[in-house]
Amino acid sequence: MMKIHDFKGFPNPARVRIALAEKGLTDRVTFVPVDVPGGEHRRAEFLAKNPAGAVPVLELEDGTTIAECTAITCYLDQLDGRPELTGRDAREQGVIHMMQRRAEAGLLDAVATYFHHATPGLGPQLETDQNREWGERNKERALAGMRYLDGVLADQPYLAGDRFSMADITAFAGLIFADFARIDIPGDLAHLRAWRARVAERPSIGHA
Ligand SMILES: N[C@@H](CCC(=O)N[C@@H](CS)C(=O)NCC(=O)O)C(=O)O
Repeated sequence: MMKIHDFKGFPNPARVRIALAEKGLTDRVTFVPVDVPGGEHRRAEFLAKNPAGAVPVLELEDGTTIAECTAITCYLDQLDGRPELTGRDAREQGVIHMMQRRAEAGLLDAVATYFHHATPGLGPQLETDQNREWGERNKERALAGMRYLDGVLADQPYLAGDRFSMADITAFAGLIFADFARIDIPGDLAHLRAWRARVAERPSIGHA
């Protein structure tokens, strides 16, 4: 059985849990809880699985470990030969990865940087390298990221076009994180709000 090392409720783990549910694979993995608030992800045993000290990590039956949500999602998406989340052909793959990365860098990671640097984050034991100014700057980046995504969604139902994809999962997790970090979606971003409500209705979201 494949394993997912993660911490339920956190935004990056949510990305893989949503992808698993979209693919109907949730029952094919065992979830191994990592005590992130307690710092387990910074200890040698976990760092051997992911030197970045972050969850989630997929561990295959042969012991191969795959970190980074995009890489994990690509792997899972290929298992049934129907890679709907990450692209069925070269064009789809290109567009999905481009939009995924924009949602990740411009929203999710920006929110994470705000959370870890400009708020108490995971607490004083873990947040030992804070830079408040950099955190606040990233709140602005996150808001700009939301505005960019809203503009994309003015012209199409999903971030990579007509179909739901990994890019939407990343952006949705970014907004989960924004709620948690108390960064509100600006009121005028109607397309982003409507998209969020639509995506929230997908059964897979309940697995996040
Ligand atoms: N780019 C990574 C991000 C992973 C990440 O930052 N995970 C967070 C949980 S949402 C974490 O483990 N943080 C630990 C820490 O900040 O110490 C991915 O795609 O998996």
